[in-house]
Amino acid sequence: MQEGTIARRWWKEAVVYQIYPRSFADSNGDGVGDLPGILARLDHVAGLGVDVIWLSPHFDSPNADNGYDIRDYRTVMAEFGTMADFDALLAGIKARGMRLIIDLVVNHTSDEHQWFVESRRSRSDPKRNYYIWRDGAQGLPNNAPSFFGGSAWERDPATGDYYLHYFAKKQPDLNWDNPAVREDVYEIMRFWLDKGVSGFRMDVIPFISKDQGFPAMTEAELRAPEFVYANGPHIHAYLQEMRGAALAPYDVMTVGEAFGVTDAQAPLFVDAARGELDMIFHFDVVRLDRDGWRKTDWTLPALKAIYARLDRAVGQGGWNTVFLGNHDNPRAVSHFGDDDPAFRVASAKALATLLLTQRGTPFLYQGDEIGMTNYPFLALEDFDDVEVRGQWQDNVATGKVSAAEFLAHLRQTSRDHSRTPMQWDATPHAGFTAAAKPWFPVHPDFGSINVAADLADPGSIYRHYQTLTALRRAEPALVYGAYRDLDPDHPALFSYSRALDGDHLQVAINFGRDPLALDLPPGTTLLNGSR
Ligand code: TEU
Ligand code: CA
Repeated sequence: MQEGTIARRWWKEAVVYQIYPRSFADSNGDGVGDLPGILARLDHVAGLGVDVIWLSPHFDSPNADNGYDIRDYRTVMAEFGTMADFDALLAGIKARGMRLIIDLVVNHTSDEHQWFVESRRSRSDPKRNYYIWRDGAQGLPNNAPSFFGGSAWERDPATGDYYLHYFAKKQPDLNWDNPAVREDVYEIMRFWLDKGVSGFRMDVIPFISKDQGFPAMTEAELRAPEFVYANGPHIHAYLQEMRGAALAPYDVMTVGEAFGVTDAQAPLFVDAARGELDMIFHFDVVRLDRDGWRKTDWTLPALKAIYARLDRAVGQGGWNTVFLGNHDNPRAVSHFGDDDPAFRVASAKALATLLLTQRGTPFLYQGDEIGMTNYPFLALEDFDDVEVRGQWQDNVATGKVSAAEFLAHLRQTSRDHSRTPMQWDATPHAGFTAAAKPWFPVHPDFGSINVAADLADPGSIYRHYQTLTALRRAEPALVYGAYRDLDPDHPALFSYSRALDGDHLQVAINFGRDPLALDLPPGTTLLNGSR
């Protein structure tokens, strides 16, 4: 929207690449990706023109939710390596001129975290108040649902009381109203900042403040509980406190996962004058065609309307993110593009163009730079995700939905699509592991879709990403320029301008299978005529 007056920051100019360590590269042949594996592949990431790596959780965890259930915030997950491996990885990232942000998962811990082990022991334990407990004799505290199936309340046998868990039972929610919890979290943040990380991606951060009255939720609220969970009474006070207590002395970036935050609320989180977060992830784009686990239809005008709306909503003092996938979403090219072999490459390049020329910091998910596609899951047993199992219990086991219908949707929406191993080359298991069996199967298309093949092909998706990151670096208008949708209603063409200080760039992306003709003003220079 507006131009000229946007404050310049390194993280607005950065391109971020997300690594899901379990599935990136296995260095020791145990079938699980690890930190030395990432270190060995850093040239691949740097070669893309990436500035920042976001590492999904690398902390000690029993893996009820693949690391989003942390047992010890100061220890590296044994399967991923040691603290020395982490330090070496961080040094390797810095040596290549990149920075590292890590995942801060502090809405909840693992039930195996020492705090919870103590908290559940007795009502009078000093750690009792680290979590959210309600008297078992009063019955279920309210009807809040867990995202991973069933109630958000679990009755704990030790005392008969209920504890709150918005996600799995093994992910009890911390009690942020307890100042000791907040101080402990800030100390953990300082521990990693002092090591030299450049910030945090904050997991479901709007959920940390709860309305501790736990009023009954209405039918409408139950259909999208995130909008209730994200609107606790002290969320902004806690984020401001966190900035002052933990972040302020460091030159860092923060990006909050803003599940349940509306675009109208966004400036409350990201307006620089408020001192909360730098950016948030809106769910509007990735959930454009979703109703819970169900897949619905989407249209290009609806997608365009979201980008225009988010751009208006963020305001002068805020900043947006742009992303088309992550470890919780299906593959971008299968979701928003066309993974038919005849169109996959052109389509993945079209999405790359969108990602890197919209107004906001782009977050690229591992594998999307080579156009990895959704996995051909068939049966329930093929899935790994705790969410799939919980939702199966709620929907199929209860007889509400047939197994066939549920699976038909999951084949398009499951989080597991993005968690299959990275495809490096055409050797067994795509070069991900030397083990006889990787922790999760490699996509059968790895013979043709892999990094080695893309590196060998000057017209590849990877090469297109390189072109785009270089272009973004060279053209400040692509970062700071005002955004205007030039044709909001066109069903197949996404055409927009980015303008800064007299520089006027136009981006035109064809989302359809048929060629489109485009009239350009006389004197137009073509920056990159990718097909
Ligand atoms: O996800 C938050 C979240 O609520 C959704 O994106 C989630 O993936 C689910 O689909 C909701 O139905 C974050 C992490 O990104 C995710 O991997 C974790 O499982 C979750 O929090 C709990 O930590
Ligand atoms: Ca390994």
